[in-house]
Amino acid sequence: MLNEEQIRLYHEQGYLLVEDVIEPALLERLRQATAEMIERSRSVTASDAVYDLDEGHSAATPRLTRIKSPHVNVPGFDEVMHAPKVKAVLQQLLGPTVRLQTTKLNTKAPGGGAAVEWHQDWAFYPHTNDDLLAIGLMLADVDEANGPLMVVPGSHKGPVLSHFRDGVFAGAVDPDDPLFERDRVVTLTGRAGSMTVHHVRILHGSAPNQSDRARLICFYECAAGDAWPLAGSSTAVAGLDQQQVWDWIRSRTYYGEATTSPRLANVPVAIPLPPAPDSSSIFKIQKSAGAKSAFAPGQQPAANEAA
Ligand SMILES: O=C(O)CCC(=O)C(=O)O
Repeated sequence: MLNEEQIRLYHEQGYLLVEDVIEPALLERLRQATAEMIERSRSVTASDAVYDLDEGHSAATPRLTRIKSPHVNVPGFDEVMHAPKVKAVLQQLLGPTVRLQTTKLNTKAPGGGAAVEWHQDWAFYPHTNDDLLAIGLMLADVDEANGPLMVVPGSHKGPVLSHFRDGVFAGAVDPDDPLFERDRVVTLTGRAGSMTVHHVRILHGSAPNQSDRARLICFYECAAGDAWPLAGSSTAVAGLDQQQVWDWIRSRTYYGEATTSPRLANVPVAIPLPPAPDSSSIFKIQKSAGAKSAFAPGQQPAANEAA
């Protein structure tokens, strides 16, 4: 599915944009299922195992930051992992064995839906090696106005910046960190059905949604089969006993054979502990730990952001 140039670019820059990765019929089913989930959230009054509510959420005006684990909670989303183009891209970039860690459907609400502060996913879930990435399937068109994903090309090869504030894991870098090269930011916009790919160590974030349309991107966090989570990182295996870990590893290995021989690489690791007061989602981590916002009024916009 990817040509040699795209594979080379992914390894060099740490991201890609791939178009038309699923069939139109599946895309339409996912869009409808998402609309139904948002509709159902009208009766929800507090964030729970399925919904992460944004500020201002009410029965009259549903405002979600996220629907959690849509591959489990929403019909159709698990099928994306079996779409031939998606599978081909993942195996080309991660190898024959690929494990799905989790999914999250970020439904950034119209009219100011929450920003995701700049971060590296690796800071949340370090593994024995860094052959991990997230794909982001766009369920609706994503443009400059509705809070697209932004990345700093090549930053996956650089340092892992501090994601701590006052000694607590805040899930975001300090926008004034001199290692954060904001003048090199690239914005990833695309049509519904397109997919972003970003390396687990690339710096990325997204601004509030200033449009009147939801920004709907479903992220699938994927790992090479021999990348094993480290204890203390925020993964779905935390708190499971050994049989449950083994069952989880096997059930989440979508392609290839699960292995019990992790590959150890020389990777920089800072376990994300002590945790933020609320660790229930990236939004709650960043907010409850008081992460400094790169998108607050008065902060300098990144280079390619819409004015
Ligand atoms: O929704 C976005 O724009 C970014 C999401 C993200 O980076 C995350 O959920 O970790």
